[in-house]
Amino acid sequence: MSNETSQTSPTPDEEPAGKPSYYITTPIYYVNAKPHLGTAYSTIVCDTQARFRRMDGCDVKFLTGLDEHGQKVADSAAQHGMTPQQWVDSMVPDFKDLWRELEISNDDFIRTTQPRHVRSVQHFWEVMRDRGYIYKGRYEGWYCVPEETYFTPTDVRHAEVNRDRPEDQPLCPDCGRPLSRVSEDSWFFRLSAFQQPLLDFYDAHPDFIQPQIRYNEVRSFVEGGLKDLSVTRTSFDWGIPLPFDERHVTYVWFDALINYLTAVGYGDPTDEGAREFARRWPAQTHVVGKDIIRFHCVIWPAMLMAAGLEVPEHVLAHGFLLVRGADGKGEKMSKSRGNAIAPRQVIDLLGVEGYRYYFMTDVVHGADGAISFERMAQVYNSDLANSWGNLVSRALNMAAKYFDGRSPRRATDYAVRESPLSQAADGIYDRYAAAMRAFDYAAGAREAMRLVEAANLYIEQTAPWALAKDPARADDLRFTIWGLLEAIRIAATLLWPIMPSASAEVMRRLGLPDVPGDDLRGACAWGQFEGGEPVTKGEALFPRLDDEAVAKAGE
Ligand code: ME8
Repeated sequence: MSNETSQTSPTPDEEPAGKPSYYITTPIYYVNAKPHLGTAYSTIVCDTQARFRRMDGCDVKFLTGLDEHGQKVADSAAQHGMTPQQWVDSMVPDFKDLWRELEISNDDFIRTTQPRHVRSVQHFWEVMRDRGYIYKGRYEGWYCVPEETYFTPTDVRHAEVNRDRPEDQPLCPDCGRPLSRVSEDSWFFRLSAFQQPLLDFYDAHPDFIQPQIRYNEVRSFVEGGLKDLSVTRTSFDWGIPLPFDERHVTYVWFDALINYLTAVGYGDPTDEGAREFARRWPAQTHVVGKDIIRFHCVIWPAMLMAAGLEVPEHVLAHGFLLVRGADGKGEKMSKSRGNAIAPRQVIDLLGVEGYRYYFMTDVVHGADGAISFERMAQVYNSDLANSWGNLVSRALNMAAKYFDGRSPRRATDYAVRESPLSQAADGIYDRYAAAMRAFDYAAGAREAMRLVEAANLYIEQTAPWALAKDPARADDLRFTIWGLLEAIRIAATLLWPIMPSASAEVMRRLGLPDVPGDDLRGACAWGQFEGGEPVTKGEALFPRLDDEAVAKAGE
């Protein structure tokens, strides 16, 4: 990815320790459903990238938050006998608690009801009016409340193909639920004016939308023509009022997308706000699910162009998590189908570290991923219990046993001594960092796992227990165990963004600092481990899962 090269370079006094800014966001989730495996997936994808970038020397801003306005939320609040504000406030802890448990390291948490966001959206409206990209009219058409999306008559005709429904009840072409008729005064955004500028932008930035399949999809959608978009509502009031026409509240998507600007100081009149905005905008990456790419890749860039602002560098669209149905095929996980897996069930089975490892390495980014408890247990047992956990436990046990509870010291000639482990570590930073920057976490973790496998093999080949019996081979034993601990240090470093607690624990057991540094390339260089510190054997990091635990998890 070309993130670093295309950034505007801030002046040194704006840049903490000269670090480049890396601004990454999750979608802001609707508050009326509790966080689930899908929303957690997007959030952990961002967290892993944020952690990797911090370790790799970036000044990271990682934003997540909640989308709290709109008709859906207003309806849910009424159903629960609460005001919309009471209702949204009651839902916030569910998100914050789960994110804390899943070790989400967000630097900011935005709620669209916050005053800073109201100010930012109202500022955006003023800019739209001043630049002539909005006009007042009347909207007649269809609206899907669960999806908070307008549909044209052409879209709706598709829905009417559903024979189970009477012709007079159009259904949403996306989710199949009944559409509402909307007939109200509205302000419109001149989206149609941006067809050619968008196509030109896509041409000039072929890596704006990833993966490629989504790029093609978005491009052909825009080639098909764009209509102006109704961007205010008057039939309810749970939204941000227009500063110059208070009867209208902002359409929830128009409001929600602006969150990415708000969090970096847009609309903040102070110098600090202006500095933050100059430093952080444009964002490097918006991570979204494939369901919301049109909003992020068509409407959002058009809004930014209309406001005279830069477009973010990348939108990364991932697929859906699917569960294997009775026929063995993947089907979308949903509460209504009764096949949804709760994050709690996965945490109980795999622990938080196993949870993160499984989703970040076994679900191919960009594609839909079928998940199952059996597969989770298979990945966990083979990679974490048998390979990684086992290596840590064997190596630390041997260090404790043969070197009196301390790690052996690095030999002075370590750099010239042959070791299959130093060979395995050679060039590892470049391969790993390229994979991580491309969000290919499976390939990133594979680099760590190759080193782990090499180390497990090295134990078999060198048989330290035999060396320990021969006093003439004491130096070989020392060099062997030191090499194993050094390989463990590097593997733990590489796995840190995916499994932060487990890596911190491994570092502690090695007698090393348990907070990651910010020079990943340096940390990956062979031979950093000096040794001579007390080591801790500790409990098994990843106890093996048996069939009974897997069967119980599915109940
Ligand atoms: O769309 N698999 O919020 P939302 C993977 N508020 N990811 C999934 C998923 C699944 N089965 N289900 C949901 C909204 N997601 C708007 C966003 S942004 C300015 C406003 C993830 O609560 C995925 O990232 O419906 C998807 O795009 C997002 O949750 C939708 O969250």
